[in-house]
Amino acid sequence: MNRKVVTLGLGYIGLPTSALIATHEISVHGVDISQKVVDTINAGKIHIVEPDLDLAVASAVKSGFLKADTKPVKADTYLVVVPTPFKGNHEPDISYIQVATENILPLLKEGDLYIIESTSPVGTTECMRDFIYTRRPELTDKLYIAYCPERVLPGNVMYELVHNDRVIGGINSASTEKAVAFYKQFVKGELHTTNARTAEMCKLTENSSRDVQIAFANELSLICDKADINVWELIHLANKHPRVNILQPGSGVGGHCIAVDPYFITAEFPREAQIISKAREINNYKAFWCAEKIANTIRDFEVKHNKTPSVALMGLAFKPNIDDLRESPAVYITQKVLQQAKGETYFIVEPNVEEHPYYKITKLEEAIEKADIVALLVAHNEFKDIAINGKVILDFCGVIK
Ligand code: SAJ
Repeated sequence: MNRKVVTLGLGYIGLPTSALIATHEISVHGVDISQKVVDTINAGKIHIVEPDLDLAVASAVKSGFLKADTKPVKADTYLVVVPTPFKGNHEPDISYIQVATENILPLLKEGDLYIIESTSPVGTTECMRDFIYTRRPELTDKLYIAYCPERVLPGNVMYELVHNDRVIGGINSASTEKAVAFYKQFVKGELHTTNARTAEMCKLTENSSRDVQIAFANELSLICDKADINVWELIHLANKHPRVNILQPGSGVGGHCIAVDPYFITAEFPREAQIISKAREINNYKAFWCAEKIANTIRDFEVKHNKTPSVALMGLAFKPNIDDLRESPAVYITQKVLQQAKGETYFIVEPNVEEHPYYKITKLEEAIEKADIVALLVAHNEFKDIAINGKVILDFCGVIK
């Protein structure tokens, strides 16, 4: 039984995980470098948008089982849930994991469990094991060290944290078992055991697999545009085959997972990771292609109507029905189109955000009424019933049936 857990990182995964553990009456000391985040959580509130998270955090804080802080304390389980960004040139940067680990080094004692959940390049858990044992040699082989990636879908985190299967890989079998016992306390999904390297690669593989499949759909969309075939109808028909399941093309691939994790493989295995690398290229190119398509449509409109058009750019989020704009192809396309603007009027629509630091957000109805060209960059539900009569429509996400 784990009596005290320290979670390092209170973001999109760290906070929901902390709240979930705390609701099982295990004391959680959540650590974040931001004082503002810490104060918000200790007030029973949240700093991110995720359904049901507000209630979980409010009740965990009220019960006294969840407390946020900028500094860690002594515990028996340490969970590293910090981001792993890029160093540039798409090289993964594990320094956040290293700093988080360094902060708990003086607190570690024999028998403690240390788990990394952050998406990590292969070998990170072993690297942290060596780091810990070099700095605290008296603890060598006396800690339990494991890797266990999260695999939850933003927007459904509270449900998936409990119900998804998980892959758990220790640096040895004792560590794996200890980590399994920890997750068993709050996960209902199956817990699959392996070694740390396989668990690390498994997370990268899952997201790379989805990226490759979306790249296939995006490649088809480029071919169909040239061949004058409706790609949505094509995929619908091809998917009637019992063993074919093609995903949907869109304006590119965004978010902080699928558009990022494949680079953790390509950076380390550049010669071998041919398809994974090409998929990233295709999905990035798709957003560039959409921006070019909008620019060309504007020029055609000018020639045909002898006037400068008004353009509605519909959606900024990285996927439908969320407010998350990170790594969003729609934001990239908007930027690119505005950079090339030559006096056209633009309406930027994003029903899930009130305001944006750079763009004036226009209400959906106003934009549709005034625009000559409507470019659908995200398949938000609100866009499905727009009146398109008399407009030039660029439907990059198959919104209009
Ligand atoms: N997309 C398409 N076509 C599709 C499906 C998605 O263009 O048919 C685009 C979306 O619009 C978006 C991007 O792909 O821009 C990614 O969206 P997503 O819903 O596929 O995935 P994420 O990034 O929200 O969450 C993923 C999930 N991974 C997988 O489905 C393999 C989630 O389970 C992971 O936990 C998460 O990444 C993560 O944290 O790694």
